[in-house]
Amino acid sequence: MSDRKETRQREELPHYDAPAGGWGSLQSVARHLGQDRPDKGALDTLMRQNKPGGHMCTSCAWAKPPNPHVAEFCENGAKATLWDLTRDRCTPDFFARHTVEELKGFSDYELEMQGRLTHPMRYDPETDKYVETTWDAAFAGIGERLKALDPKSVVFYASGRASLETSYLYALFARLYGHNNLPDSSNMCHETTSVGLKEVTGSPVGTCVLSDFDHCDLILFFGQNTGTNSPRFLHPLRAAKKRGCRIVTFNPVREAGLVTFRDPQNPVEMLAGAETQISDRYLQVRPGGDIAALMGLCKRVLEIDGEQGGGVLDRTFMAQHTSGWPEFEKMVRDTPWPEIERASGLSQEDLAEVGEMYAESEKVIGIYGMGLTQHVHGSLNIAMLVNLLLMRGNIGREGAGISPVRGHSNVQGQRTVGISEKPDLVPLDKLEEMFGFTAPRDEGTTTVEAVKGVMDGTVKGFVSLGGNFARAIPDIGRADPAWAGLDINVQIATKLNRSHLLVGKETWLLPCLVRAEEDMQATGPQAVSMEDSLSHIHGSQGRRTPASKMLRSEPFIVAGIAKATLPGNPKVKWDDWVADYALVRDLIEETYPDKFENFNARLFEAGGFYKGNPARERQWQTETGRAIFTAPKTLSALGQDPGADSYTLVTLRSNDQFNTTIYGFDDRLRGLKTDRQVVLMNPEMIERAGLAEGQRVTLDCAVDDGHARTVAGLKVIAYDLPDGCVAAYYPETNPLIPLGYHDELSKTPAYKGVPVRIRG
Ligand SMILES: Nc1nc2c(c(=O)[nH]1)N[C@H]1C(S)=C(S)[C@@H](COP(=O)(O)OP(=O)(O)OC[C@H]3O[C@@H](n4cnc5c(=O)[nH]c(N)nc54)[C@H](O)[C@@H]3O)O[C@H]1N2
Ligand SMILES: Nc1nc2c(c(=O)[nH]1)N[C@H]1C(S)=C(S)[C@@H](COP(=O)(O)OP(=O)(O)OC[C@H]3O[C@@H](n4cnc5c(=O)[nH]c(N)nc54)[C@H](O)[C@@H]3O)O[C@H]1N2
Ligand SMILES: [Mo]
Repeated sequence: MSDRKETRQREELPHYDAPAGGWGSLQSVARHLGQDRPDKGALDTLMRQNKPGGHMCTSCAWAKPPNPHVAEFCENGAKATLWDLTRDRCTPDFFARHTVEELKGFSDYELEMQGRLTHPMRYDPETDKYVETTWDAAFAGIGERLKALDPKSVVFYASGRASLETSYLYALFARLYGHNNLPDSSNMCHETTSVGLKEVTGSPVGTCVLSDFDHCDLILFFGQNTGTNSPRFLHPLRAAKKRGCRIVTFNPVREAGLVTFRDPQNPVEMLAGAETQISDRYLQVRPGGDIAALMGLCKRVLEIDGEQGGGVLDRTFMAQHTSGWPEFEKMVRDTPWPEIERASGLSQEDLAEVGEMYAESEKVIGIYGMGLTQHVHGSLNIAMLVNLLLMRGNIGREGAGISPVRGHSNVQGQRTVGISEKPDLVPLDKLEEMFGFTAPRDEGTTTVEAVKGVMDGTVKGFVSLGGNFARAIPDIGRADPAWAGLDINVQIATKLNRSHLLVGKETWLLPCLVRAEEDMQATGPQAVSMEDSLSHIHGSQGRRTPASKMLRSEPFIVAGIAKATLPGNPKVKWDDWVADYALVRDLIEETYPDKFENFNARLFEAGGFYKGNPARERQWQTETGRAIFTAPKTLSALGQDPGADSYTLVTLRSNDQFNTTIYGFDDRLRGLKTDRQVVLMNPEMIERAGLAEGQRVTLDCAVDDGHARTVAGLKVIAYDLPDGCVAAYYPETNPLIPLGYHDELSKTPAYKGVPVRIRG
């Protein structure tokens, strides 16, 4: 019997010029209803998604409104849920049929298409196969191995899906065991925000709440692909547009969702074929060009203030609430327009026009995503956006603020409750007092350092709470052989992926429930909670029958490993906590009283409850006690300017993937149906490089650090991109990204700005 799932190849389509949302997105949901073989009742489950009393979507972290739509899910949220609710099962029989070596020959898509993992599995080096085990044997085996290791040599990774309850227990386990090695997917994502935004505003998260979008009159959008990655956000954007709010987008790629939107929840728009124009101006900034573009906006605002004899800058706010203005002002004045034009790839005229729109607007929100964070100078990108907002007091009042759009559905919350490699960010004194132990105080590993540790042998144990670490990191493949040297690798997962095939001396694959499934414990069915992008906390309760009787919840698995690893402690009650997650919420409230007051009582508040943010109240917990103007040391966020013979590579997500999970091969909103082995570049560049559309080429990384990095077989596709920029899919092109190429401050990999050469 063949377990290979044929990769669907399709002919290519012309580029997409229809609006985001609309019939296309409904058809896409319907197609996935058929294709992912969800079991019956899947649609009922979707109707409960993102509503009070229901479960929170496992896809993005966008806010869940207090008055949800009838169907408060989007095309991609539906795909994520249906992917979880497939009828396919990856059983012990499947593993009996294939050695791990054989499974390495499966594509990523084929691995996940096997369906839900059903039983706890142990890797058997004798047969090179995963074999069925029991939960008791797994916990005992893992505990024994972890006890024998130096805790400092063990890393606990977390992908941003796990609930607040699981995350709190996981972080507590790490500290009781003896390390702060708690990197999470945020280290590859918005760590630039956690570090960079915190440095200048004192807050590691955005300052906006949902109602701010009812009041703003200008939204500036930097490098966030709403139509694909947080589609429900298109609804408040459309409403803002209808009110007369203006939207300006800075993005090298013309993303359909930010151009026009047709609301699938709105029958009139759907039937009439009407659509809402989203962006008033769409500026195709050069990758890494945002510092310069923002400098241009600041320069024009300063000029207008001069022309009008003052009144444009909010001098009262600046005097009372900011520091660093004189140095920044001087730099703005001294930076010549031609330099700004060169580094941003945009014209003075366009930037001046947006500067004027900004100066005219009373309430401005700055939105951003990976286009700002994943650069060598990502932190400066964010500091520049803050500079612009501070010039007119656009932080800390209604309808204004800075709003990073977070990735995984609880990635922000994981940081809130202690998953952090930075001990300074965690109330360790409080934890010591609550649980009677001495917490480790030394800095833990980021994801980049964790990979280095695996490669140089200093990391001996790895526990992965979800995710697909080995495929999400830069320099994919380079570290692969080193995983075999690990004493233990523990993977807690829902579906099979490539990270599970990088077995160590001892490897365990532990299957868990998904969020839509019922989590039954000794005191009854349990609810969990998560924090959205706008800092609101929501309860989530699954009702579906689990995919297999052998599945366990993430809190159960984390507590099971912890109990088997740690010495007894009367204050640490793993069994009680697993029996009743409300007790874990009590612990969270006790540890973080200012954010989680009355946590259990407020669990299912409509729209979630707000954990608060001092920067929103204009209390700046920074080094100067004020919001900080930053004079950037460079106008380009790139680590290395592409020379005459190279290009800047931007790695993209398609509309048919969730991170390393590939749902299909249709990048609908970009009008591309491909095998994903493509490189996009503009027609003139194709010609200048002496290439032809459809030709297969090889990309080489142009960072010279002694390692050759190459991806071959990429088909050239003509696409509307700025000069000097090429785009390709993540994770297929991650082997081109050097591990050491990351944001200077936060170590977030520079996935959006890697210099590459092209060979025909
Ligand atoms: N369906 C779906 N939803 C998802 C995900 C998914 O994979 N699929 N992933 C989730 C996760 S973990 C995350 S972090 C988020 C990611 O969501 P986003 O923040 O939207 O991240 P990306 O898709 O990587 O792309 C960001 C955008 O930045 C643009 N860009 C690239 N370089 C630059 C630049 O230098 N400047 C500017 N201004 N723009 C630039 C790209 O063209 C792209 O439109 O989405 C989350 N939601
Ligand atoms: N080139 C490039 N690389 C990137 C990025 C980029 O833009 N460009 N983006 C980066 C970003 S923003 C991120 S966040 C990372 C993503 O990195 P990760 O979060 O590590 O990766 P995912 O692909 O989201 O993880 C998918 C796996 O999670 C498991 N899973 C799914 N649901 C659950 C669950 O409920 N519980 C458990 N325990 N497991 C579950 C499944 O087994 C699935 O195979 O990738 C980063 N890598
Ligand atoms: Mo992310």
